[in-house]
Amino acid sequence: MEDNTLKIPPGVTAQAFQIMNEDSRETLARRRFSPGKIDIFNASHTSLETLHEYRFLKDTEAERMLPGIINNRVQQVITDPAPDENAKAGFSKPRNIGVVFSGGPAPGGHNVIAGLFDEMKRFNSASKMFGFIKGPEGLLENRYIEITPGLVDTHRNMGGFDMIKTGRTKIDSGSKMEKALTVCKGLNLDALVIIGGDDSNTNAAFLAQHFKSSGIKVIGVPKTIDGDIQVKTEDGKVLCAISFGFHSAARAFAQNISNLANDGSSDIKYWHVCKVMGRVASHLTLETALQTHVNIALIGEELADYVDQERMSKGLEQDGQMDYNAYGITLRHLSRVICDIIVRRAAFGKNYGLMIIPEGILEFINEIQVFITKLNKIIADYNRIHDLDFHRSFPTLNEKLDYLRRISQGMMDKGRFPIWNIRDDELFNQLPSFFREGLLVERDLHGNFQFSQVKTEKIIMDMVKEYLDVLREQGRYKVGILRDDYVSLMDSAGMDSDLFAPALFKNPQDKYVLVKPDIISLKTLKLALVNAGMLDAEEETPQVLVNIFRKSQAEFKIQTHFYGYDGRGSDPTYFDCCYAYNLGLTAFHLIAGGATGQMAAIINLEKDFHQWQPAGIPIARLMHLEERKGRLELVMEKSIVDLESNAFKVFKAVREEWVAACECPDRFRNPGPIGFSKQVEEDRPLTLQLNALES
Ligand code: FBP
Repeated sequence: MEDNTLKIPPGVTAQAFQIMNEDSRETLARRRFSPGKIDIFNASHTSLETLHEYRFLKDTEAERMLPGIINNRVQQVITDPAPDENAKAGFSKPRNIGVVFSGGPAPGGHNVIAGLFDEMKRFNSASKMFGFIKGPEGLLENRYIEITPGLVDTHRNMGGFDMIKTGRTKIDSGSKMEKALTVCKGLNLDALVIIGGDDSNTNAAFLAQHFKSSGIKVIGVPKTIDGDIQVKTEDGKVLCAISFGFHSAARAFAQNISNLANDGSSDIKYWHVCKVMGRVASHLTLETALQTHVNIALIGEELADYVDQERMSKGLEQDGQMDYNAYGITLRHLSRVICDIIVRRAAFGKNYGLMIIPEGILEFINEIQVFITKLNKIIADYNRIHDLDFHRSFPTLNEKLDYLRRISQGMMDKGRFPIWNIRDDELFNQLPSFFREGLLVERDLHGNFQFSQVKTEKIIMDMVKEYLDVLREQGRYKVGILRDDYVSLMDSAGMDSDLFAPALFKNPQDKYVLVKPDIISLKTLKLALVNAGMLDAEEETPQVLVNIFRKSQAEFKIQTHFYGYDGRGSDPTYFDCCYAYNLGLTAFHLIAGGATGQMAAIINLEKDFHQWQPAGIPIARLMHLEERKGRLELVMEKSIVDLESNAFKVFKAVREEWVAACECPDRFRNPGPIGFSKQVEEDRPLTLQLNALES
């Protein structure tokens, strides 16, 4: 047995050692916190009621591949006031349950295990729980630990997935499923609970199908900070408003960003550019923006919907034709949109600010998405055809580029890669090398493009900087000067501010005065003064005017930040503590009720706690075909930001206020640190609160 006790190193006193190693008061209080239980879980027994009113479209491929679970319906956990003896015995029999984390960590995961464990033990203390180590890999390799009360207690309400670790191994073949089944049978499992995102719930559905005849149940639990597991019925009823982990990650990002807002609006010299995780969807960016009121928050889904009206009308006017290039935003155009805000703020003396860029933004920029899709296919085809790994075969960027060039010239695998032509190759090679390297990065085991590995913010901000240089040259990017400051500087230099103002400023009467666009250097300043008759050509420009001119010069300084792994590892919020714990309880009741191929969920999550309703959602009905590794695969559908949702509409309506390009204070909001206590922590994400206003 491993000895985990810390030894006092020589030279350290016992007292000093104790001070260093004591858990913080916050940690101790966290561990002691008991999340509220949905009332139904106080009942002595429950049963599952099928809810026929909730309908989903049926994917024909899902019907073909998952025949044993495709006809599952939504099941609601209800109290069973008078269970018969059979039901009672079935409910409280000793069980063995396996549990596995899958994919990236998300705050609250340990509470799912705690809820499941507590409930399992409540009904039969002889029941056992096994945690597979390092995600699905542990399941395939039969590596597990028995989860003990002590282990659960040290992890209650704590962040991370460290209790049993996690991983992204995919169980994507008949032989792997058979291996998993053998391991589960070896442990005599009654059920396996997979706590994961869309890909992991896809795994859960296939395992449920494969395990069906063995009687071992498989239940999924919706986890991911990305918030892209949201389930609605075909007529738009919300069954799962968000995955657990989303709120805590967004709150963690929001706290950090709000700290930057404090610093930035004190130091007033930097634009802080924050890339925020979320592989594809911009849910985290939206929530973080709602929490902090940053000056700019880009929502990928909105950019994909973008129509360049000017270009469109030009095309129609000139030759009566639609210009299809007007649809979708380009990186160039996006940089212009950002510059416009930077310039407008600077005009009011705010040459600083905060901006959030979602990690997955490139997915919504057409020109880049085309490259990603084509490269996905080329890499996947290479791996398949040659039975080799593309990244091992071509380890350097030059080797990869050379391979692409040969494809474009028809020299490689003739006829197999018509999707990469000379034009693609040319356009691709116009991108900076760090960006080409990013787009060629190794895909994850599910075939997903790893947006977290790409310096998206750098490519966007390089273009912004370039265009700001142009605007500066044109005299359009200047820092507005408070007129009162101008007057007092002139007064202290003994000069007449009213006399000089019309020669210097384009808006001499405004509260913030802007140096005229044609004054872009000390030379042009002098010229303007001479032309206005304020100065003789031989005279030196007075120092105070030089100083005023210098104040108006806009320097663009940025600090970039990436918020992702830190938020993924944060401790859960009050909402996530309660949500995840109740998901664990729900998973147990689904198992006890005989369900399989279902994802545990809480209906009415967006409403008050007393309205929460535990349920099981049929995973097979959430599946569709999606491009993965260059071909179509059946996976659970991701949900992206709905531009018709209340949360997005509210954000759209208020964001100009947050730009604060006016004689007004900044509107930054400080959400404060994450708390697990109801007294100081909001009870659900702002996105959920706003969306609930719709109904
Ligand atoms: P899950 O979908 O597994 O929850 O993970 C999502 C995520 O946190 C994304 O936000 C991010 O793009 C990705 O994981 C990073 O993956 P990795 O851990 O492999 O770097």
